[in-house]
Amino acid sequence: MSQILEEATALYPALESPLINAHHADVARPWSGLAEVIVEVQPNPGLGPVTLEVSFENNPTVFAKEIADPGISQVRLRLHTHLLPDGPVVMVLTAKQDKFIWDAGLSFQVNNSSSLGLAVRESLQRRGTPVVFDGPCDSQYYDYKDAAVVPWFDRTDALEYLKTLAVEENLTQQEVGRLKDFLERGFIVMEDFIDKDLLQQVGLELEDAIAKKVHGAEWGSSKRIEPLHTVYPGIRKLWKYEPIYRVLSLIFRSTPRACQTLTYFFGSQQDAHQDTVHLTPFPAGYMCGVWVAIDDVRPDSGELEVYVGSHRLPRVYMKDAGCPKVDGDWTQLGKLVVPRWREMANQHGFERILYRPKAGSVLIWHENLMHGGTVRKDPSLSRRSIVSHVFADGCICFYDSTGLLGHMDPVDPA
Ligand SMILES: O=C(O)CCC(=O)C(=O)O
Repeated sequence: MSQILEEATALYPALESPLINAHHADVARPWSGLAEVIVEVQPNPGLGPVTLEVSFENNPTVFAKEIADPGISQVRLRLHTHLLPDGPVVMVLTAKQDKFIWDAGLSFQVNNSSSLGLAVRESLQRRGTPVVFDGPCDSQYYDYKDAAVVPWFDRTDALEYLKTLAVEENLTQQEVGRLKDFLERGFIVMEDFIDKDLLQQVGLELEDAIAKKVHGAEWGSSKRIEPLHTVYPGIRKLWKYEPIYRVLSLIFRSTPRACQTLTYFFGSQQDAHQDTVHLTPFPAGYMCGVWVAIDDVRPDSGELEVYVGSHRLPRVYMKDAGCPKVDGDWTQLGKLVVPRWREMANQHGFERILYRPKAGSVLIWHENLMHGGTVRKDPSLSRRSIVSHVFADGCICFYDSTGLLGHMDPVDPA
């Protein structure tokens, strides 16, 4: 207890610390990228507003916010953990009210030690990105033009780099061909890629999900079902399927970290879009979509469409489109962002492929590839597929559309 608090307690026997609670859902594991601490603050009555300050051990204050509301206020502190040292960190929360001061500490571990993590740290330092902020996660905090963090596959010398990579990693001709497709077309197709037993297991799990309406699964509906990998072991295995991770590791040059799964029983009928605004990495590019066909895809079932080469289009972020963050209502995004995508896709005359794979095929797309779900011309035809989005360890992951933190699952122990 600090001296000033003792004095305060003596003067005001009923005085409580305004710092009621501070918590983080993932406190048990090393933090990387963006992290969130939710602090609950309640001013003591009659003493005026509370100033909440944040510092890290003996360092100066990096964040301050005044809280005047007499009730309990929740402050969502977002942390750029890249700007903290790797290893144990103590975050000091200080509440100041009138002449009184209270402190509380929150301990956690940080790990952004991959080479991508270190490059990101330097980029944030150059940019002057704040360590702590409140409010939405947003592309404004990052220098998307920083040439030092552009991934190899988005650089003009990518084909040259691929030759070096082929030697360094002892790549097969097939692997080189796949990576070349990724550079030039913006996606890779890998046929007959999933082990037959696993595919059969996933098929049965999906039948079970329908029978029990797990997470709202419903036969005939276009809606996507999340996150069935937390319920079914086969889907979980598919989510982090080693042969897919091998390809993603070659793309990222960093360890893949899965975000979520979206399961479709029928075509999604989604407008053509870039994932950039929904699943947003910094640096740009460090996210891939993975689309696994659970059944053979039939014509008119609302096939996935991809626009060949469209990954080279400019990326649209919310702030560039003047679009406010989505808080449950997607109308503004529909008005301000979707038409931009449509216009870009049409303007450039990209070849549009309707993807009709056999069961067990996998398509990996570049974060910025324009893709969508076509109209279900025959609504009776199912089209079971599982999509996952995977980020690269060391990057920052957020959802620019909603301003929320993104999820990167920890790397499973070997
Ligand atoms: O499978 C589909 O129809 C579209 C999936 C998609 O666009 C996505 O998950 O980002």
